[in-house]
Amino acid sequence: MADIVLALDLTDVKKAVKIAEEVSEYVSAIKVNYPLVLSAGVDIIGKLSEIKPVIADFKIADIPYTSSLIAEIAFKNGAKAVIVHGFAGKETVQVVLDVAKKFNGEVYVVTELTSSTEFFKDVSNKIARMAKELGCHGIIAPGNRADRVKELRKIVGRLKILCPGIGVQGGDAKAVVEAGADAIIVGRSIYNAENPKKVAEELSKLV
Ligand code: BMP
Repeated sequence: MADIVLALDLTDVKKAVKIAEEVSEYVSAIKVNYPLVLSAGVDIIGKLSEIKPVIADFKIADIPYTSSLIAEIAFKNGAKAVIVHGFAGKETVQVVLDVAKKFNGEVYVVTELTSSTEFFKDVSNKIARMAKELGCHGIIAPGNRADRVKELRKIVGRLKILCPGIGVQGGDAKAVVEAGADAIIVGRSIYNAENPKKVAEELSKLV
């Protein structure tokens, strides 16, 4: 059985909180990204944390010092996990891990984006190996490419694999779980649905 992570990329704060509450019984975590945090302010992390654990998807990809500041802000505001871009390199991922440790938090590393393989195809497996070696908690893998999830699973062993790209981006929830995903990350298919709760419930039965 896999988990569902709600990707809450809304800019209407009231709507975002309403949907999070509506679907909370079917999701294990809420992922916030720039659209919501830049609209609502960083306090939204704490607010949503009262509903479900929050993953701060800031796709941290800066020099180690700046990256550590971003991670610190996310965790101080109640995030349970942050997402960092693996391509930023070992030093950046390591400082983010160091910050996470202080807060008992988790770090997930983007291996490749669902939207492009252009450059990632050359580095994705390498990034996955680095995530494992550094002791990260998991990776973000492309849910619209089940074959890649299968390959990445072989590399990362028991690390968690979280997969966006389900639904609107073409990924199939069942296929991706069979390929080795621990969780699917779903945004528009849920929050743009006429009945978000029903969609979340149906997805939960599928995975
Ligand atoms: P949606 O289900 O609406 O396509 O949303 C997917 C979410 O996952 C978005 O928040 C997006 O930023 C994120 N994401 C992605 O789609 N592909 C990736 O490779 C990495 C992501 O974090």
